[in-house]
Amino acid sequence: AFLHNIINDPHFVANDYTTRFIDDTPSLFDFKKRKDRATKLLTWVADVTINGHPETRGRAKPPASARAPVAPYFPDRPIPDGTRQRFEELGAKGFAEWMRAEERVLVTDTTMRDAHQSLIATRMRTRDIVAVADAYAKGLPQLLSLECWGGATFDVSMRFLSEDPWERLALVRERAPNLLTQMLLRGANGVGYTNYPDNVVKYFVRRAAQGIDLFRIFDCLNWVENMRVSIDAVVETGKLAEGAICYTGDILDPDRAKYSLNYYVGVAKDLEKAGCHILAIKDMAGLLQPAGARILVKALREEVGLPLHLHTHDTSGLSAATVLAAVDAGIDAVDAAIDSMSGMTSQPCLGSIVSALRHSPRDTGLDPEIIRQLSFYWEAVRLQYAAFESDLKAGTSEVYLHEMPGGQFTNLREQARGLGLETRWHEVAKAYRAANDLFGDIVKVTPSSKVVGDMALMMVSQNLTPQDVLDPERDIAFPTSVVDMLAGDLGQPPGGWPPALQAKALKGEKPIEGRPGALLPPTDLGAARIEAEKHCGRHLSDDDLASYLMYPKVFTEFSATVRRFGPVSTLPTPVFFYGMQPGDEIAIEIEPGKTLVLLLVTIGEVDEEGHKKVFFELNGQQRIVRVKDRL
Ligand code: BTN
Ligand code: 3PY
Ligand code: ZN
Repeated sequence: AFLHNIINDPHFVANDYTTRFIDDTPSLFDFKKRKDRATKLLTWVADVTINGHPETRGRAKPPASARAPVAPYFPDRPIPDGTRQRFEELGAKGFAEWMRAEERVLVTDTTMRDAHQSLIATRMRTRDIVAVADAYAKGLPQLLSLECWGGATFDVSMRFLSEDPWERLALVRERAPNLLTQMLLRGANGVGYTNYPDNVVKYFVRRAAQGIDLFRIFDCLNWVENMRVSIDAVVETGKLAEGAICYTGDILDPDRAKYSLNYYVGVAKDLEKAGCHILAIKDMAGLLQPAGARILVKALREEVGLPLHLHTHDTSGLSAATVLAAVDAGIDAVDAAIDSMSGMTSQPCLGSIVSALRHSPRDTGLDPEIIRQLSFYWEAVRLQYAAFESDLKAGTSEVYLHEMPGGQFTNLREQARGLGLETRWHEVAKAYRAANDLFGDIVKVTPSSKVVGDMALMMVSQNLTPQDVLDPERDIAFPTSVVDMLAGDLGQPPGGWPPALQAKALKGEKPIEGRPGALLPPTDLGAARIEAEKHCGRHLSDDDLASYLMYPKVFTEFSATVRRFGPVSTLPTPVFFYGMQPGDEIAIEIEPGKTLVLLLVTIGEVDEEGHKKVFFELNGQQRIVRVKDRL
């Protein structure tokens, strides 16, 4: 265990301290013996057993009939070489050339990132992901990549799951050493919701490149200018830079001329010139239809020399048809989610796409039996996350009206419910479109999609029409996110912001016109580290610092939670969210080779002070934890 004292303090050792060092480093005075990890975990289990977990309290419970998820296990198989070894051999450029020349359709499995982001509010825990990584490595070595990191997973893991995103990445990397690891990077917004200084983006990319091979990079307004820093940073690490065109509108619709075929080809060429190795069509809302896909894929393949990777969502129910049309038109790679985690706002169904392409020249080479076994595992896992399922029951063509990204759709429905607008969802959908049109018809993907959502909710809850919003006589209290976006904080959309709305929202303030990152002073990383260590009271690794730079408050709170409750990421998912019942016994591997056996014996009656005693046996020894009954 790390004991913080002055001679091993990294700043002290590096001579990197000031006369305020002692004042600024309170953990030096942390002499009292810290509680051991087992005791901390017991505190968590006892507390959740009595009070529930704030994230699942009052929500749907896993069915009593749920079986324990068991990952497919192939002890006799070696881990064959895969795309990772090919990438190491060929380098980024050579790998991209191989992708483009390959006849098979290459497949990315998104189950570990976008599928659970879109279906169960990003709540999938590291344990459940890592437990199946070895089965992927052995059973599906033909995959292009595992999308397993980035997007919303970074902050949700710390904020709601009390676990370290870097630990997840390191474990997937270790367990699937033959597959490319893939992440979603929001360009200048990193894995956050606002633009960061350039040196923070670079620092983050360098850390992420320790575990990630393929970076899918996008900008929420398709502004290539705002993607260069992250593209350059990825290229410098030697990893694969996949530049994404975010698809919106409908290239076949003459009324949406702003997002025409020409427009997308132009963005694609800019991404190629910017040094990307791969080009993604990122259809985050699932708007691309088969006929459009044929035209778009054909044109991009003719006009750009890079391999093409299609990402879409099944919100409409049409996505498999779009994927197959793209395959006919020569797409090099496609995204899909394992069957039991596919469909609706998630990706199209991996097993069915594999099956549709079997015995054709573009056969993926993936084994249908292994896919079924993996699907069986994920199905059992998914049941444990019943609390986070949405009430969506069918595909919906309404997506062509509102154009919400798959990851936002169910979230916004939840938000609307929170505001008492659950019966007015179709108004929210219409207002979302109206807000988009007020902003001049923009690309909607994190974080611009959140701004459009904020605006839509405001319009519905205050019964405002677009005319009301624009009316010079009428005072409107715009959401902060709207004011910031119109001030230029997320960058510039094609054609700029509508001047009248911008002037009204900014109330005389001047918008910025250039790239926000160019105006932000570089963060002093040394000072940030000292500040972060002061807040957290411990030495921080470079990965910790990267987390702090993205999310100072979330990271600090997460650190405090782990300090208090120990490595809760090691608890089985039902125990983490619901605690234990008398008679339950579990094994917790708190580090490789160190296992705790925990039995919950009984729970005492509530005492005069409102506390209950929870009686455990930990490795055969009685342990009693007293918790306040807060319910
Ligand atoms: C946090 O609030 O720091 C993150 C969520 C932690 C919730 C858990 S549930 C068990 C324990 N008891 C609490 O009141 N909070 C933590
Ligand atoms: C994210 O940014 O998290 C997304 O998934 C965008 O589609
Ligand atoms: Zn997506």
